[in-house]
Amino acid sequence: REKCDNSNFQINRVQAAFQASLMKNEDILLKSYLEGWTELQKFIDALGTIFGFISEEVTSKIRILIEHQQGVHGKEYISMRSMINYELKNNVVNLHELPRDRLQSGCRTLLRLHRALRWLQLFLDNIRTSSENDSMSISCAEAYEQSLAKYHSWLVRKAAGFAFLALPARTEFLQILCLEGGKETKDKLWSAVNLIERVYNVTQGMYAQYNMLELP
Ligand code: 1PZ
Repeated sequence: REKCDNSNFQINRVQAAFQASLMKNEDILLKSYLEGWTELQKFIDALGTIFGFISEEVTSKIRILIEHQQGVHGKEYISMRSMINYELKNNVVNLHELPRDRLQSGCRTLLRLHRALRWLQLFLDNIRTSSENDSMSISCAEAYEQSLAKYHSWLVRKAAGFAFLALPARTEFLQILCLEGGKETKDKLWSAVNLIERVYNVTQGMYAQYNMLELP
């Protein structure tokens, strides 16, 4: 495997992007939030083609939000709060039924990424507290069961379960993440987990405030 350089996934860059997404007044800057996801996608891609369906799902969600940002109402899609206000006022959000529009609402799209962020937080924390011979497949599956799985259909849960089995052993896994095994890695993971939790909490709070945690 090639050495880690700038073209590889770097957890520092994920952290920098999500850090930059935290605005004053408990709001989220969407551009930086999506940059964080674009960086995470490099990591999924580095895991191999078995994870292609997950990567494509992330691409499709990012693309919907970028399309909104580049559309005629793009300036409404700067922050999460401005997006919510705009979409609520203009009936862009489907509150009760599955959306049929080709371009789905930004609110329901971001909610899918938001739920996946909890999975990531739990998974990174499992990695942080793992030791040499622990299975990454099990760490990943446990995090998934505690978070994202409850929003997924039976079929998606099965597909995810199979994909998890293809995760490499811990040492190789950490190499893909461009991390060594030592104390420095645990520190990096600890600070990433904490930051992701902060971003998650701000986003969760806003969805709760607008009663949007269950958007179809
Ligand atoms: C390390 C390996 C990565 C494991 C990622 C764990 C998640 C696996 C399940 C992904 C299933 C993707 C198939 C499509 C699912 C969609 O149905 C749902 C709901 O969207 P809707 O159908 O309502 O439009 N989509 C999602 O839940 C979006 C997020 C899934 C991808 C998360 C990956 C996180 C990776 C983080 C980077 C390491």
